[in-house]
Amino acid sequence: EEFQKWVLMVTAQTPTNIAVIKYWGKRDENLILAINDSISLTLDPTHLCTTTTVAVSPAFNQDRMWLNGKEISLSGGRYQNCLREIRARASDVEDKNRGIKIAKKDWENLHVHIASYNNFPTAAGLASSAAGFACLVYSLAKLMNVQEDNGKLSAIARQGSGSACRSLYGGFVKWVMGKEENGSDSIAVPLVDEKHWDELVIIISVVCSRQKETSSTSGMRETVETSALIEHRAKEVVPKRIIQMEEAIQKRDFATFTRLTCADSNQFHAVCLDTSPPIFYMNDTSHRIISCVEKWNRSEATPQVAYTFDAGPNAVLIARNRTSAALLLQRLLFYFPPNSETDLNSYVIGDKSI
Ligand code: 2P0
Repeated sequence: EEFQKWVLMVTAQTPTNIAVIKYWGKRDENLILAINDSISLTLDPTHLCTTTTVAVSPAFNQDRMWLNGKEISLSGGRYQNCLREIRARASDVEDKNRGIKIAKKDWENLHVHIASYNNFPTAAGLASSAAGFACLVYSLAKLMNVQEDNGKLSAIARQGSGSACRSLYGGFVKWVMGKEENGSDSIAVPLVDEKHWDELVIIISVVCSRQKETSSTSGMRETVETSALIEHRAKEVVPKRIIQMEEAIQKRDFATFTRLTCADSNQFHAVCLDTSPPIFYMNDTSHRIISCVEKWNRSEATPQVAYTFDAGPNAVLIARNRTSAALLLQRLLFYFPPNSETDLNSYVIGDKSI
């Protein structure tokens, strides 16, 4: 029996992604099917990423998971859906050097241990389920020798968290909402890879906040149930923006990219405000950052920085190049000085020379 106590492991790393055309609202809560397409930018893997190690052994008697070293329950439907979908696609695995053989049918009776770490401070309010579920699905797929492309895997990661499907690819990625009831065509599609527009520099400004946020899952459910504006956004506004955004990305047209990114962030927060009871994700500091960027962009011949805010007060600022990123940091330091009440902690992503 001793010889049976082997462990087979796979480790993977996945960055988070930032939506420039936002996903907000589901048409199916269980399968996680969106009411509109969305477009995001996957971050550089050295920042804001999840590292996950998955292990299988005949010595394990149940599936278990640890997040940042603390055990968490896998009983939730989202984990169960991802595990079931991956297990159903498992193939034979063989490690000849160690004499380990797992047949396709054995996977039903084998259990996995999953250890996942985020390389960013959870307290900063940047925790995202996007990197987490993308990494979980990807590493399990490698461990179980799943023979599916990233598109198919994205449809499984989507069942863990909607935004997770977009983290299976680098660069700019579109999550196509799809038409099928079973969600088979609700997948991520890569638009351009990370080299296509590599002069962009992303700065994440962590806004000090004690505000407790509404979770995205319940927030978007309440928006779909109560907002009078959400249908107009999903059916009329976003489809046009998706077309324009794809074109702006292809052409590296920063002015159009900025106009669409800022407008879409603002409309997402407008439908949050149009929810009953209203959802406030941004705070006074977030609003001051918007004013500061808008004023600067308008004073230049062409925009320098795009801003976008997710389900929280932190700003994601996308600078057109490293010169505008350096100027942006100067402005942020001037308007939000260190050790003041609105002290910002900014992370620069994509250019280590600044
Ligand atoms: C996005 N957000 O497109 C939008 C913009 C937040 C604001 O996707 O319920 O954690 O797990 O599918 O993916 C956050 O929502 O929600 C999100 P679930 P998720 O990035």
